[in-house]
Amino acid sequence: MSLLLPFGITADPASILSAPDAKDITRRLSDLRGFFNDATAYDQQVAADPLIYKVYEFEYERDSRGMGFACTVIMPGTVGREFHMTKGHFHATPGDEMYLGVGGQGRLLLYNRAGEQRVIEMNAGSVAYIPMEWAHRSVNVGDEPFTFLSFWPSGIKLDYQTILDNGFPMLAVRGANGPEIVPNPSFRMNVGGSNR
Ligand code: S6P
Ligand code: ZN
Repeated sequence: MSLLLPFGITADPASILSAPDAKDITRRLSDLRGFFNDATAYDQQVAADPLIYKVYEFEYERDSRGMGFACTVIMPGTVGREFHMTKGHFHATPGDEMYLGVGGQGRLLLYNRAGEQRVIEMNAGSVAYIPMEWAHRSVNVGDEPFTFLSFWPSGIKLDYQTILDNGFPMLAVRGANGPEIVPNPSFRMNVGGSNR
């Protein structure tokens, strides 16, 4: 593996994709089957297959000292009443993570296997620390794209299956007076899952 040289970029897609080995990931509604709570609304809306989010990322494994970096952009909108969001995942191997809000209005939803829950407001300049035991999902609760950066020690395996099987304990939905966090009636607490 070649020696990685220092580089500087800015938090916009073109600049991030100019970094060595960077890639972009596109998540349309059809990629998110099973993640939104309202299956009827999902089936109605998936025909148009809107873009839900993009991730621009790079990760360098250099023995044990590499880092991963991503910029996630979540489009505004809802599926039924539930705001557009990421799949959400647990880190299945050791490694915490940090998030930095760049623009728009978001919420970071977290829960752990002890049943504890947290909701962190994420706007431009917000910083969140995510200990590895906490599943995390990002939601756009605003009317413009919600953009944030994430940083993690390289090599972490992500567990999406537990989220697909059990859901998240809370939902971020559009209420009469703005965003609301409500309990998810379909959530099942149960330990399991597999790596991607
Ligand atoms: C990775 C980190 C983020 C997410 C990204 C998309 O540990 O938490 O970069 O990968 O926001 O979310 P998801 O749930 O589809 O991976
Ligand atoms: Zn993560």
